[in-house]
Amino acid sequence: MDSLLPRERTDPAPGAVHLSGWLTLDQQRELVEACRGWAAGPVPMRAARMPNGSQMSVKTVCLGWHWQPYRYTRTADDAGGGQVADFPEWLAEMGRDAVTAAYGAPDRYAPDAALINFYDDAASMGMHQDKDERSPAPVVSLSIGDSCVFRFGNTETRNKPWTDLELESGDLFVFGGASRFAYHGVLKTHPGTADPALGLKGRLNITLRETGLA
Ligand code: MD3
Ligand code: FE
Repeated sequence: MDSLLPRERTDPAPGAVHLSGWLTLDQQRELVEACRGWAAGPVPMRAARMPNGSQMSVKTVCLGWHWQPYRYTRTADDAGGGQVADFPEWLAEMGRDAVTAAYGAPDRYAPDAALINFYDDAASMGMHQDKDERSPAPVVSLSIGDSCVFRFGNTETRNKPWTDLELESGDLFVFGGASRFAYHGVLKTHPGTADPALGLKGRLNITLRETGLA
């Protein structure tokens, strides 16, 4: 059976919706396969370099638009210069399904950039806002593989108050409305917690965004 646990909804803050077990195991396996393909090129998955010279511990590959701290481009200027892969229509549909599950059918939701983040056992992501997009549309987040501790903060500062949540394989998180520009981060993963049937060592997170760029 694909999903043994019932899907559960929590709304940790206004505009933030967490649907656990939203993806079936088969969907997760297909996404792992797709991510393997995207990680292979035309732009290689890489750890982005921050403006201060340090490297992120998470490795990222993008679709539609290439992201580097802190801008979107059509070519991967900090990762070999290749042309970023197309954003597939089936992934945009999954994004619309996700927004519909969270809030009901939107008038429009047309994500045009995806960031695929890979976490090895030691990777984490510091508290930050996603504010390089010019669209206020929600961000859709899909988690696959090892579970993690996700820290969901506030829109004012990178400090408290925050809520720490477990994100598990198959979970959907949608961040819209008043939560769209909240600080957030990933404290740590729980290595070895992924379902062996996924054939994935580590954690994948796929975020879908509307950049508002043309
Ligand atoms: C809240 N990724 O790629 S997903 C990122 O698990 C990012 O890889 C994390 O933060 C990850 O920028 C967290 C949850 C998430 C993603 C986007 C958000 C939370 C968000 C945008 C606005 C508010
Ligand atoms: Fe983020």
